[in-house]
Parts: sequence; structure tokens; C-alpha cells
Amino acid sequence: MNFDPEKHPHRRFNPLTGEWVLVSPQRTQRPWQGRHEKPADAHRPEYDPNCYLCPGNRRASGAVNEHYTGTFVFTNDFAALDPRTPSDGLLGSPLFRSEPVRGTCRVICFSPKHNLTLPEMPEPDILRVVQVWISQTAELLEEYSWVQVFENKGEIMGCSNPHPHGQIWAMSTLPHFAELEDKHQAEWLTSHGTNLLIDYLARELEQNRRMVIANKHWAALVPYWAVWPFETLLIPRRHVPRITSLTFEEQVALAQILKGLLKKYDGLFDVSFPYSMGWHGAPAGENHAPHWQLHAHFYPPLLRSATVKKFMVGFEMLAEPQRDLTPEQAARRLREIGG
Ligand code: H2U
Ligand code: ZN
Repeated sequence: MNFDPEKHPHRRFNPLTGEWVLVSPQRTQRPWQGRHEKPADAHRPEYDPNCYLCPGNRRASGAVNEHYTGTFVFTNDFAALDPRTPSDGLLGSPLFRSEPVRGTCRVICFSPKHNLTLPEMPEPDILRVVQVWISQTAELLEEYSWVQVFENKGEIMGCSNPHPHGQIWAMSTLPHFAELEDKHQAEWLTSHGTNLLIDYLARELEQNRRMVIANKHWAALVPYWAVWPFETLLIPRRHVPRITSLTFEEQVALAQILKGLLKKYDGLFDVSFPYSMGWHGAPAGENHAPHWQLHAHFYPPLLRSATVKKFMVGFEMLAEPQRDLTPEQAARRLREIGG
């Protein structure tokens, strides 16, 4: 019997983080008798007087939102980071190590309309969101090492409010995944003389087995090492170290592919698809730019329907992540959904 990755258990390596995932394709037929999530309430008004993100409304802190008509950014009233943290903190002994972190957290409202989601917005409005991601990142990289732009969507992801919004956390040190990706991309450049994700994308376009959607400037695929069932990676086709380096044409193409990708997600189980997504790009400092390639990760939790999600428990908490559906099967399903 010869090893067949479509039939036999195997592990796949994530060259961006150095982590492994266990793939068990023989298990996809397993019956499900576990938890079903309740579907989110789909009927929402365009304006909700009780929403803390709608224009003109009062937030929990007492601050009142502008009567905004496009996007709106404010400092998180319950920020996890503080710009005033003293930087001369004691680092402690090897067993009690810590370091002070300075930072700030902001909330971005994508639209004044309470009942929209990104893929439901017109492309010019998605472009405005892209441009806010860019201007916020540019501003915060002047002050901080790492700027994490992200969106948590859906109650199932712990999102507190259906109003379309995302967040930005900026901090003085590199967080865990940024450090891993920085290290692995730098090592790739040293040992191969090329950019890791540019090399990877070229192979993916050649193989054409995990591609989901592409346009002139962008490609989205289910990475070979995907952990979440329908995880995707969105990458510019040319070498772009960070989101602030995108040309206007690439920004327009990004708005277009975002809409296309998210519509596919919504079409998969016929539900407004929950996910956590976020951007990874070069940290502050020009020495990082050559080895970094900008990309967005989409981590959706759903597994087999609008109400059955993947749990990261048991073996996954204690040993390593595991998946049944192969990345190739997931990509094929997403590819086949009309945009
Ligand atoms: P989610 O993206 O997980 O839904 O979080 C929304 C953020 O909005 C959350 O971090 C903040 C919360 O701290 N928030 C405010 O800043 N002001 C409020 O009045 C309520 C929520
Ligand atoms: Zn609202």
C-alpha cells in the first residue's frame, strides 16, 4: 500500500510559523452528535438606538460617536494596552520573566449602517475600509513596532456587536505570531535568497489545487498547512512588505477580492460567515521589509454547516491542531461557489 495524502493520516508543516498540523482525511465521514450553535439573528435594522457603534450613539464610556457617514475610528474604551506604560519595568528572573508593553487599541466602524457586513457593502465603501487600515497602520507604525489590524465577526467568534467593525491593536514589542513569522521569513531569505510567500504563491499558482479566488493583484488560497477547516490566506502577487506599501490599483483590487472571497464564505453554508481575520505585514523598521510579505489570514470556525463548528480541544490543546477535511477539499468547495 502506497502513502496517499488523500487517504492516509499525515502531518503538514507551516513554514511561516514552524508549527505542524495533523491531517486525517479518512475521518471526514464521521457522524456528528455534538453541539449545534444557534444561528445568529439575521434581521437587523439599519440603525439601532441601543448599539454602541451606530452614529450619534453614546458608548459605555459615556463618549458619543460622531454622526459619521463613512468609516469611524475611536480609541477602545476598554483597551488592553496603554500608551503610558513605563518602559523601565523589571524583567525578572528566568522563571518569572516579564516585559512591559506600551500600546493602544482602537475600534474601526466599517459603515454607519448597523445591518451590513463587509461583503454586503459596495466596493467603493470596502475600499474606504482598506484605506483606513492603511492610514491607521501608517500612523501607528511611527510609534509602535507592531500594528495588528483585525476583525472578529459573528457571535460564535465572541464578537460583541453585529455592527460592522474591526479593531487595531498597536504595541511596542512583537506579539507571539508576529515574532514567529518574522523569524521564519528572515531565515527563508537567508537560506534561499528569495521571499518565502512569493515562492509559495508561485508554487500554489502552478499546482492550482488550493486556489480559491484571484485577480490581477491578489490571490486567496487555502494554505497547504491550514488548521481551520476553511482557513484562507490572502496575498498580493508582487512583493509588498506591508499594507502601507500597496498602490492605489492594488487597494482597489483588494476591495474587489475581499468582496469576492467573503461572498464565497457567505455562500458556503448560506449564512453570514463568522471568522477572525487580520493583517500581517513587516514590523516597523526598514530591515524587516525584504523578508516580509504582506498577507491576511482568515480563520473561520465553521466545519460542516452554519451551526456545527470546529472545536480546538483535547488533542489539539495538548498535542497539535488536527483537521479531517483536507485543504484541497476545502479549496475546491470554496472555488465552486459562485461570487
Ligand atoms: P469585538 O470586535 O470583539 O466585538 O469588540 C468590540 C470592542 O469595542 C471591544 O474591544 C469595545 C470593546 O472593548 N467597546 C468600546 O470601546 N466602547 C463601548 O462602548 C463598548 C465596546
Ligand atoms: Zn450599530
